[in-house]
Amino acid sequence: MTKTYCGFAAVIGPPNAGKTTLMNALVGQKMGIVSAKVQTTRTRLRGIAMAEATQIILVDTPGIFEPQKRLDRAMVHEAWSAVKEADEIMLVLDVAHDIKGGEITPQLDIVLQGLADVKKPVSLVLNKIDLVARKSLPALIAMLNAHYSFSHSFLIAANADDGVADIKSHLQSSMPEGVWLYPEDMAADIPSRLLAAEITREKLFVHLHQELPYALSVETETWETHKKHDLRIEQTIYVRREGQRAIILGAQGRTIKHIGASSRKELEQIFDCRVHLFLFVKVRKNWQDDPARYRALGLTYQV
Ligand SMILES: Nc1nc2c(ncn2[C@@H]2O[C@H](COP(=O)(O)OP(=O)(O)OP(=O)(O)O)[C@@H](O)[C@H]2O)c(=O)[nH]1
Ligand SMILES: [Mg+2]
Repeated sequence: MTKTYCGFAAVIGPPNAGKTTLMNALVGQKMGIVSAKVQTTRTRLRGIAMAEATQIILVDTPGIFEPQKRLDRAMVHEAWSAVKEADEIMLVLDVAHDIKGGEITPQLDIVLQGLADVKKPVSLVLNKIDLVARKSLPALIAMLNAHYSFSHSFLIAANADDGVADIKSHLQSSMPEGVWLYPEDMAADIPSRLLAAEITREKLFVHLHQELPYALSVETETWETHKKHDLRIEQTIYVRREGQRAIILGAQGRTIKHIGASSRKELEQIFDCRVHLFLFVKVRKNWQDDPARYRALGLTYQV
């Protein structure tokens, strides 16, 4: 029998570095949501990439930053928990944002401090190289390696799939021998209900401005199959204040209608069937202090 290999690779880094974009590129399909705003990913998501006899289980994580509130703490806790279970760690940085004037920014410093005691191979992944001059990159790699001893360095533009194949072959050669933990044709270990809630949350990120996306969460309440293959999905958007509810609804319910339509369109593509999506907006003042909401989001309340 041929040998098989299987292991975990955690994708960590500051908020907005492009971690989920890299994950989606490695997995070859969308399994996590991406946005131009920081703190898009809220929980640990597993994606699966196959490379011949090797199964690479990628773990996407929320961005690491100085947590202020309970929800922030829970998110950062997820990222460091992923590091604990990983065989390989990929530190993804936005080369135009996390390093300024050839220096480490305070937000990157927080991540490097957390990595100080980690005794596992950590690869440096400089992302968004399309945004800077190529000739500046060798000096940046040298500077970062003077701060932390990385096992490998990669230069990529994740959203253009540039350099992603090199990361995949590196991970392929680094995974330990072992049985595959997931079926070969499975791309992501994310329950459909959670993925559907995330897709709606992504549309909220796109359609709403400023801080509002941080004040809300989305939960899938019902999931039913109709007429053999149509899906009927009901979701609740939780907000903290009545004013936020009004903004999401919009004049004559126009905003929520847009959000619902674009979410439904994408859900139909993902699940390959007709989707009837019903969105409700509820005010729950202290949802960010409610243990039940954390469980629903896949987060730990007490950290
Ligand atoms: N120019 C450029 N933009 C990129 C690249 N990769 C990702 N982006 C953009 O960077 C933004 C953040 O990407 P995400 O993948 O959501 O980043 P993340 O690290 O998962 O962010 P959080 O989940 O919020 O921590 C999005 O607008 C992406 O389209 C790249 O190679 N070049
Ligand atoms: Mg993300």
